[in-house]
Amino acid sequence: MNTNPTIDGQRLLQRIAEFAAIGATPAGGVNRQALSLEDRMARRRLAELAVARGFCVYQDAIANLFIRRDGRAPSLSPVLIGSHLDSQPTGGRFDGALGTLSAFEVLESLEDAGAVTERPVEVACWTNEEGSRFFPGCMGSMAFVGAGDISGWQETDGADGTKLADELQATLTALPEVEMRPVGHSVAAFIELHIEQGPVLERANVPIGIVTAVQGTKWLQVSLTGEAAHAGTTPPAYRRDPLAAAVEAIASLQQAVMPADPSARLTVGRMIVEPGSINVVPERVTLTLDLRHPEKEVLAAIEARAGTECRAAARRHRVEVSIEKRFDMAPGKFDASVVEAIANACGRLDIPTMKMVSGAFHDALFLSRVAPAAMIFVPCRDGISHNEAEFVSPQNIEIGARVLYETVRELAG
Ligand code: HGY
Ligand code: MN
Ligand code: MN
Repeated sequence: MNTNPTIDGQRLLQRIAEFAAIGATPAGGVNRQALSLEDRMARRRLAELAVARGFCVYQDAIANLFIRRDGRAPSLSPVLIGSHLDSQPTGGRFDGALGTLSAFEVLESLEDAGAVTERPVEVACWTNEEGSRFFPGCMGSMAFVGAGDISGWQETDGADGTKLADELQATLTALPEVEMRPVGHSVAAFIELHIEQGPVLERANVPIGIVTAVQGTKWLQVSLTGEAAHAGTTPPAYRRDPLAAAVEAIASLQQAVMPADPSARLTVGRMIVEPGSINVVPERVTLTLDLRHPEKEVLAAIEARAGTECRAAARRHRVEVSIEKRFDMAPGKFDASVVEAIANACGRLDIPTMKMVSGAFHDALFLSRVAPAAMIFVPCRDGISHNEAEFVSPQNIEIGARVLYETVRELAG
């Protein structure tokens, strides 16, 4: 790999360490959930760094944060780069932060080099990519492309009992000096650098993945309501036990879906049992289903199967069932011209690459609805992510940021 000094790897590693301290968990990960105090602290730190470099900072009504470096022709739509800063409750230090901070490093390196780009270059920090605290995920990028309803989300209850409206307001007002802009603007291209969050690149020993597509995702929230009863005195025939129904439905789906199709993914990530007393037959169970598949029709069939199994189990146990769809992200392909620009950049840097499909959803998939978009993946150790042990080597961090920089230079002119 030739070493034309484009980005400052040491500075980037320091930034990543600095942001990993915001919401740091004892196990070495981060808990910086969307619109939380920690999220606000990270956004403020990024805004301060941006202002210190003379970049323009602005945000929109869903608290997407933008950092702009003007080009020769300010009226041209910008090349947008970036990712997210919010994390899972037990997240890693790199999911989202790597892409956001690498994008900022690209802006700083352009500034350090006194580079004059034809187009403006903007860093985007998308609100609530994870969706774990407030469903759905990708709220910021969905709103930006006109696929989300900010007013419809205001009453959303957080997993921690908070209301989205309050947390969003607190986040917007935490950066009073930042100019507000309308939601959504024209974008020449969007590139997102992100960790792969799976084992493919590491296993292939390839430093860069060029992402050509993202599989589809559906989130269902299933509520089963029976009748609280005494654990000791209530015989089976008198029970209307939602947990008995839930475990039967989950067992059926675990046996039917993934074993039949290696591309299918089905996850029950959260289950709440109420009242949750050892000697009370539960009254209500709420569980989440995260369904994924690269093909839209197959994903729809898995969703239908999930409904069938939940309703059949509910009937057997004489409990009510309601199924709410909380997120529906169709699979999508990225733009060939941006994929090619990333491949060209890797060619100039003499970096080996492989094309791949993302198993995780990303903001870039929504951006691809309004602008040519694609993603750059770097390997993460053992493919572990959404886990505090998430790790990316300093070398792979630098390679990823170099490729992002080279790609931006080509697309921004
Ligand atoms: O769940 C996802 O795919 C993303 O990493 N939040
Ligand atoms: Mn992410
Ligand atoms: Mn994530």
